[in-house]
Amino acid sequence: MPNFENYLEYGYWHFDVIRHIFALTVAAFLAGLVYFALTMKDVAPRYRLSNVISAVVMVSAALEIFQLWLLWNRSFDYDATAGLWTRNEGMIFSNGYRYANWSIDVPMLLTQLLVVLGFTGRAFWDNWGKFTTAGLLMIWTGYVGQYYEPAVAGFSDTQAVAPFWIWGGVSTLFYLYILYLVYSVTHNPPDRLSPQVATEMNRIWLLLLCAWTLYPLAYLVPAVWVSDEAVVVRQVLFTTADITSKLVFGIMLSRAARHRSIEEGYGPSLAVQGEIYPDRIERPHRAHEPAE
Ligand code: RET
Repeated sequence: MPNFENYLEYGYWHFDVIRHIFALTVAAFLAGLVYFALTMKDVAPRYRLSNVISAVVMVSAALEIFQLWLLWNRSFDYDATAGLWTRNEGMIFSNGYRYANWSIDVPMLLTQLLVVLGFTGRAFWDNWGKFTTAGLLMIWTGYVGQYYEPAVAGFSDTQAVAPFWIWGGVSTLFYLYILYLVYSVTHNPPDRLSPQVATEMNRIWLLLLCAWTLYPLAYLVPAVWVSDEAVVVRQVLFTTADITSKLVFGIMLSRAARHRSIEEGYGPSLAVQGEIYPDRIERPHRAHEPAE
């Protein structure tokens, strides 16, 4: 069963806005890829995996959104007499590709959080196992639920509505568990964080909370609003969620990693700090001074 996007016709601007935000997302992720690759050397080796993961996330997400962009353009044709984009018989637009991409990116994003927080050994793998299991179950149960969109949007008389809510509800339980775990790890990291990095970690937690919550809202759109405008709103929600949860999150983590590297006295990070805060370059070895 296809997503509710396939049952509607689109005014010119509705169709256009959607293809433009797909293009924006691909461009943003390719730009992000360059950023993460070039700033990798500015952080201490123990945090570098975070940049590598961000680069992986950029590539996989850029490919997936590019796929959606092609699919969107192929699935509809412009009817000049009606002034509408109508579905191309035989073509189906599907948000399922998003869920496939999240199966890679959700475990990756949570892993990079653990890396920058400084988890290692047993504690790292314990948290990693919980994050990955809960993340995949959250995505795959939601994936099943979205197949019941035609019923919940009123486009099918034969399909049941209940599974949309049941699978969505089960997925939400896993989501709440992940939020609890993220809060715990960001507020109880293995090493004591400096006030600056602790503040950054709290901001990263808040960003994750807001950005990730846009995904269930996008899932709910067909249950509350069915029109070409609702489709624009849903794709804007997905786009905002994607850019913040992958790109902005990655940039914030790479900054936190750089600040930790500076505090640990890592040379290349100190050099970058010198460029940004020339007034502070006088006392680069603060981290090694004995505590007063
Ligand atoms: C679903 C189904 C409905 C209920 C909930 C969902 C949560 C999805 C989330 C996705 C996060 C994706 C990320 C991707 C990054 O690449 C599956 C929509 C709660 C939280 C962070």
